Amino acid sequence: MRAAASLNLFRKAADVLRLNDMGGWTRAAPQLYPHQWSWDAGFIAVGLAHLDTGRAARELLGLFEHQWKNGKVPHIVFNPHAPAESYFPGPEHWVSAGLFPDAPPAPPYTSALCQPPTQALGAIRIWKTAPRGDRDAAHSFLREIYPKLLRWHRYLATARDPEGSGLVTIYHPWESGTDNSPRWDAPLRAVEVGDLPPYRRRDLGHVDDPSERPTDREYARYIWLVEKIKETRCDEAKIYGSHPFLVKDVLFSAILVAANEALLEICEVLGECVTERDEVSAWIERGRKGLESRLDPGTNLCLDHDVLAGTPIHARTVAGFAPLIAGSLPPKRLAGTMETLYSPDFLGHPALRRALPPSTSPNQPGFHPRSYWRGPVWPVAVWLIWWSLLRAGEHERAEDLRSTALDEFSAGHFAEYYEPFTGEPLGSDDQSWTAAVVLDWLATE
Ligand code: 2M8
Repeated sequence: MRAAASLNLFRKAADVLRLNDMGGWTRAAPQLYPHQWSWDAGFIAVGLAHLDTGRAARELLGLFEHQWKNGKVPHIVFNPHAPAESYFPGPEHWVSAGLFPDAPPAPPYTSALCQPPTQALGAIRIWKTAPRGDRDAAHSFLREIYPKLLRWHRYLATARDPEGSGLVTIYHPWESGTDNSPRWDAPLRAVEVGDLPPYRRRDLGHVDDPSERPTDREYARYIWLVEKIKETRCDEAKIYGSHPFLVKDVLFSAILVAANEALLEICEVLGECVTERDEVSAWIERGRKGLESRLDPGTNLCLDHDVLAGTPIHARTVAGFAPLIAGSLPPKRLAGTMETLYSPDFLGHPALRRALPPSTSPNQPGFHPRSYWRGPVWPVAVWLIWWSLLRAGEHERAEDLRSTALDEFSAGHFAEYYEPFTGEPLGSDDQSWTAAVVLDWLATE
């Protein structure tokens, strides 16, 4: 990309983050998502790190002010000033503080779910990009955030993995962040929805075409699962004993491994935490082993596991590259993964507008090029693959992906997702995490 065009795009991306800055925290998008989402915040911190060290640190510290007593970081912190009709299910639906013993005092209320732990990735990026004048402040930030990150990761490694498998169990497709992905079709089909009070979806009012969002059938299951979690008052043992949706999520688990590596890097910087180092290293090792145990030799993709059915979930999606994201693949495994990534199932598909990984393979039954996580290209998912290629030492491939992504997203919509065959921007415009990853790619130039 030419220097003037890069600068222009950088400015526009920074404007999006300013537009969505609610005073110390960033809403995920202007209309569709008026609250703070936890895995979005990790990516947003990566972007903000290139603009303002202090503001980037604040994004994460603010999120962790709402950490639950058991260490969980809630997937949404609700904006108390957002109109009630802006998002469903909103704070009134969760009423977390009244209902859940582990929730922090409210308002602001939080949801009772969680999302993949991207925050440590943001924290270490803040440290690494801090200009000389901000080094002390960045060091103090790491000192403050470190114990909070540790408690969060420990919650995931224990409460969400009572089997010690190295794989995180999710209770809801929203916890995966890839909500309507075909990954969840089979386990969701098995969920029998009981009586639900009437509700009105708000998301459909913020997109041009309802087919870009999950179906009503899926929403009924999403809301039902929320009801079931509320019934247990979020008691993990009860959830494990009775919940109708328990799945080992390989993408979530891989992000946890990468986040634990970032935690070890933070330990290095702080020059302490000797006792925890072994604990965190053990989580990393267990995570990688768990992921390897879920490899499908036929497709070379890593598969989620339905705990209740006791079966692997066969779906060709970007989540299948979980071991690449977890890192440290032996050369032979890395070569096999590259073959799959560049095969007609993903980057090599002949109809793609540009060689960017679609969220779901066009060859997967249930693929839909406009529907949310069922096919469109998501800039954050592209970023994860790019960053993992870099970590794997695949510099040329990473650079190709980065420049292709910048070409594709340079029109400045900063859309939530893109149609893979036409490049049409879909979902919300001015999505914060899209702007954040574009900033990071441009700063790498
Ligand atoms: C989407 O999810 C929310 C529910 O959490 C929704 O559709 O209402 C997902 O893309 C999720 O991964 C993301 O964190 C969130 C905000 O960007 O939106």
